[in-house]
Amino acid sequence: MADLPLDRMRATPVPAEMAIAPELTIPVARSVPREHFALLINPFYAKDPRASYGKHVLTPTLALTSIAGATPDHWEIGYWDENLLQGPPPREPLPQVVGITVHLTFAKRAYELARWYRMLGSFVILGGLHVLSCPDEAASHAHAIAIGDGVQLWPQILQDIERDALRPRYTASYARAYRLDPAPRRQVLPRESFLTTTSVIATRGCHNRCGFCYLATDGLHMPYRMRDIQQVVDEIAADAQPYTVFVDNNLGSRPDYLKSLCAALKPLGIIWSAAVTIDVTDDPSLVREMALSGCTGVFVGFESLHAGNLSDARKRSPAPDDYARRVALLHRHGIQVNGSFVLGFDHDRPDVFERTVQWIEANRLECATFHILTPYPGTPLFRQLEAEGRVLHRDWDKYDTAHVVFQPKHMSAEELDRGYAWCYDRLFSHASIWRRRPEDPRAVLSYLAMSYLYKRSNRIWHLLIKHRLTGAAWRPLIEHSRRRHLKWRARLAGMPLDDSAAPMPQRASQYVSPGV
Ligand code: B12
Ligand code: SF4
Repeated sequence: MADLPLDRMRATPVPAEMAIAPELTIPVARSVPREHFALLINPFYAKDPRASYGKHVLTPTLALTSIAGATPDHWEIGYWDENLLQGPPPREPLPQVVGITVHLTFAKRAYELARWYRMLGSFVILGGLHVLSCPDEAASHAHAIAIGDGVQLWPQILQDIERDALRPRYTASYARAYRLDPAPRRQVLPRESFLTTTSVIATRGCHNRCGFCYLATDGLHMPYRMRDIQQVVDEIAADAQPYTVFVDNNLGSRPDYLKSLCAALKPLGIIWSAAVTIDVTDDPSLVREMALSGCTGVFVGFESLHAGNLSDARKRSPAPDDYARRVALLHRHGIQVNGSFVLGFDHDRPDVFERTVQWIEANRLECATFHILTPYPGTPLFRQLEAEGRVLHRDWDKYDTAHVVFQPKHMSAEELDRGYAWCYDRLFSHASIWRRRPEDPRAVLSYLAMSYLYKRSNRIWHLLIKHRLTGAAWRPLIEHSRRRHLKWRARLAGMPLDDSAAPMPQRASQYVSPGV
């Protein structure tokens, strides 16, 4: 770790708009709420300057478009995402109802917004992951909270407001058949503000229940549910975008389902990316089907290269020493790999940073994300660390996987913090970008363009977001990638199933990263 200044990225100036939420001013005169008008809000959160700002506008939040889709027709619906840098949410006309999605990292901001709108005279409803893990905390900030699946609860909540019979708490399980959900309403989105508006979910839950994942939160029972494939395909076709991002926790939990989904996606001619576990590579024919249906990138939670960390977390995963072979199989099918790594597990020592980045470079991962181990409230990890007296504080703003909030076992909190910063510094360095270039020289140029545009252009991202130019700037590149991919997959279709020896077609030029 000696060759790079550890705090260089920290010194990068962060535009105030990326770090501080817009001010909420108190009006002189009070307005009358507009009946049957509901405003849905995604609150502001501070951006980590070490990661790409682009990831925040890759896709819109599916939570709010899903809630919008469940809104009865006689209600007017508005959408406001504070992270699009257009200022605080509007108060004219004043919504009768404000629905706010709450995650751990922006809970404080969500509560500020709740207080503001309550003072102005709106009904405030809070829902989302943090409401499920800390319902009592959230309840004190809202007229009502929605615990669990908001798609089922939202129509009931609006109806109760109309009947003047609003209850303080609504609860729904995730057991209902997924196909009963109405389609998300994407028409409410400012489409030009996102790289693609087609964020889609085909499955809910995961076959794992890792101790650090929010899916292991007490009281959260999320059985693996798959939507009807035709429903997913119709939704993608209706949004008419070249690029689809699946936001499933793990699209690969049921390989048979994923294979059928790929078959149905093929005729759409789109490109797509998704989060999967590395065991999708158990079956090379599945990887081939993914490539033939337009998969250009996967986000893989490798979590750790130390098997002891994986077994402590109870993650069922292929052995880390087989990861490299599996990454190569994805690469041979033109699928880029964005590896996600968690730092600070109990078997991690100060050499974990260098070892992890060296592995990423040796295996030419196009992209990686690093996360400081974070005990989400209500998870087995939180309970364990709390029992051991290792939770440092409960400032939820800092529970964003970019800050150390617990005492690591084999290093100091400062070492973990600096090691994390060093990993991103190194990953975004010219040398590392070059070392990770594809082996096929013909794919290098577009890889370099993609890497620099996503990873070293935060100033440009800031301007694109602020001036609502993300869509205009990116869609031509995405469309170009899609057309190249169509040609590439036609060549792949003519080749035999990969036996790790057969020559594969040249990798298609891609300007679409498997995650930013
Ligand atoms: C897409 C995504 C992102 C995108 C967000 C894009 C966007 N503009 O929203 C990006 C890439 C920016 C992102 C960033 C991060 N993410 Co993220 N992300 C996701 C992902 C994959 C999908 C979210 C989604 O749309 N889900 C689908 C919707 C339908 O589900 P839902 O949000 O739970 O909503 C339902 C209910 O909760 C409820 N509900 C929700 N809101 C509301 C509101 C009302 C009014 C009502 C009534 C109901 C309701 O109803 C909905 C329908 O059932 C989830 C994993 C997942 N599959 O959920 C992780 C996830 C949310 N992310 C996570 C994390 C950790 C992060 C990062 C901290 C990572 C990082 N270090 O960069 C940052 C956080 C940034 C920040 N400071 O907050 C964790 C959160 C853990 C936690 N306990 O909070 C998750 C759960 C992943 C994981 N397995 O750990 N993320
Ligand atoms: S594999 Fe990923 S999504 Fe599944 S439980 Fe583990 S961390 Fe969560």
